Amino acid sequence: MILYDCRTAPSPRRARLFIAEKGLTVETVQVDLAKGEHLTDAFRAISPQCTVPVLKLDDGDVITENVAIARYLEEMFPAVPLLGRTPAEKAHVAEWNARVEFEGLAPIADALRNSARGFQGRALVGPRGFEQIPALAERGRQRLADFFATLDGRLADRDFVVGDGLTMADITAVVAVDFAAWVKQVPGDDLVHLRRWHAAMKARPSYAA
Ligand SMILES: N[C@@H](CCC(=O)N[C@@H](CS)C(=O)NCC(=O)O)C(=O)O
Repeated sequence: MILYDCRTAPSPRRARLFIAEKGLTVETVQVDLAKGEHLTDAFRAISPQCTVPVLKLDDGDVITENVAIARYLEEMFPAVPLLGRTPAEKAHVAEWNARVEFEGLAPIADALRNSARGFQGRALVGPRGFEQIPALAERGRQRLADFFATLDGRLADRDFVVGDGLTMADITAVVAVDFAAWVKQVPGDDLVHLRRWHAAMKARPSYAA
């Protein structure tokens, strides 16, 4: 397998953390997003969506989207389950992963991509360029504050976002919290549950993946 990765970007970091928590080692190929390598014909031939991560299997099959990559790895390497154990837990991992994507990652991406000069003409990922809409950056920052509060509330009486062990929901959430620093937002001192959980996530060997 080959993981098409970008060391500096949040989405492929989710895949790297997932792979590390599974105890796997996967060959990686770096795609330099800053240099626009994801928009080249060579990379479009691998992924027409022009995004990373991409997992290329040994038979040449190509899987894009973190949720799909995680699903494949979970089925192939079930020894360390990261998508839940029971039917209810599996449902809640999917639920919280989707919520963190929509309530956390998307607002941060809106805030960043609609304001930073480097994303002019690239306000959305994908093969087609879109111009920035500054109001979306402001909305993103507002939604991000709500997301931090939601996550803090969720973690008030638990060590992990779902169940009693780490799952993909924690991985997506820690990547989102760290991504927020790109728009100069960090959880405030009052969000004690979120900060406790984040410190625990940071202490895991996978955090450096
Ligand atoms: N939903 C996708 C999102 C992938 C994504 O947005 N990747 C970003 C890097 S964080 C990307 O490829 N950006 C290319 C660009 O900026 O045009 C997933 O989770 O795999």
